[in-house]
Amino acid sequence: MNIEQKHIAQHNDSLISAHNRKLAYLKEDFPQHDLERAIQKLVDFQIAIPSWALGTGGTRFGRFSIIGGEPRNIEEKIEDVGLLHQLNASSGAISLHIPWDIPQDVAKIKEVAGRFGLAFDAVNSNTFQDQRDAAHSYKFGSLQHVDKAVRQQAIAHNIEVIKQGDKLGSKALTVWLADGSCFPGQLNFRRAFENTLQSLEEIYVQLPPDWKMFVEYKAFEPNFYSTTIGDWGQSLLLASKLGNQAYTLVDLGHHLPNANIEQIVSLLLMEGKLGGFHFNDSKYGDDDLTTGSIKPYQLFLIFNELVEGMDAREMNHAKDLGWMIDASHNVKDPLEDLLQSVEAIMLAYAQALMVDRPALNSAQQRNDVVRAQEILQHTFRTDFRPLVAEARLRANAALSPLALYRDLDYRNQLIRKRGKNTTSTGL
Ligand code: AFD
Ligand code: MN
Ligand code: MN
Repeated sequence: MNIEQKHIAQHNDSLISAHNRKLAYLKEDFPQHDLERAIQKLVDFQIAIPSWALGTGGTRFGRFSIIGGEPRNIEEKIEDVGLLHQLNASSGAISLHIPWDIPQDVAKIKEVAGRFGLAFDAVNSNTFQDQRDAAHSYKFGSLQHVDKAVRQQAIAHNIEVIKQGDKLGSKALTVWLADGSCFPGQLNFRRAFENTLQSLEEIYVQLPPDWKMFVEYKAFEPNFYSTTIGDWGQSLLLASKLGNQAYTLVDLGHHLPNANIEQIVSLLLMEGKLGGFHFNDSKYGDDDLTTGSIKPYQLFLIFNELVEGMDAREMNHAKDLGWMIDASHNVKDPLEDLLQSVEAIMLAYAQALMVDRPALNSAQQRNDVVRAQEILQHTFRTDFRPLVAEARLRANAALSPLALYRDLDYRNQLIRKRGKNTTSTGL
């Protein structure tokens, strides 16, 4: 389904004077050149939407598909991302998870994506669930498994995912493994790591030359004693041994409590080994909550390091890293949730772009701790939402995407079209 441009125009007309007033405040306090530079970077910045977040999610305790109108197939998932992108002009890509998504009619899928101006970001493999008719089980791991035949099955799946992604124009494979152990003594750590490396090597050599491999880490769950790729050290070790097409992927929810994620991304960028991001938020662990809903200051501090580190390496903010959301919920309309997530990411990025970097550098050089803190907190506490809205306006999107989505009663339109009891694939 499509939003008519006239609806966006009417919506923007109704909000434009309030918007201009708020923007004028920023123009009083910040140089026009800095604001314009930030707006252009915000227009260019795109965040990929994960195909598995478009339906209501679940936990091992239950799943409540109460929303209705969920996408019934991959084409409808792409249409939902297209809707988000029409609303915010910042969701210009989709990240598929295979075999939850099986791209059967490639031409049709590309046509639907093209209609909305969407690209295909990293494709994700799945060796954390057993598939029907599979010869081997992943109960005791996949790429780490003690049995070569199981590893081979998992390797073949990853190679298949690369082929599927290649047909769609993806340029990266994300590998997240549930591999690990639940009890002391269950696993020989060294052999598990070596098996994983060897398996990844067999996948790596199948990458097209312009592809990247993202090695995602996670501290715990589903395994509760050890995870074979459990932190950024293990991921970086693998990515370094694999070669220059392999990178670490940071998922915000995959750390032990209080980990300093901003320091991790700074050092990964320094090494040229940060490949991509999975945004979400959490209170306890891998909670998959809406980005920015719990720790917005941490999100800003992470973006502050990202902008600083990318600029130090003269990287293209929009293109050189994979920016993806990874979240899934029980209680919200997933499209509303994704609009909130994208908004939070854009705002943190805007704040980071507006940090007075020369002043911060100078404060750091002088060990002026108080001044350094003031600079960061002043930026964080300034309301840059009008800057993000202005970027949307210039890209023909809505000043307030969530308000327009609700005004148009979009969920009910989807329910009328798709039905009340649809279920989309995912966890
Ligand atoms: C996992 C990881 C990983 C995976 C996803 C599947 O974050 O990115 O692809 O969830 O739902 O926790
Ligand atoms: Mn993830
Ligand atoms: Mn996760």
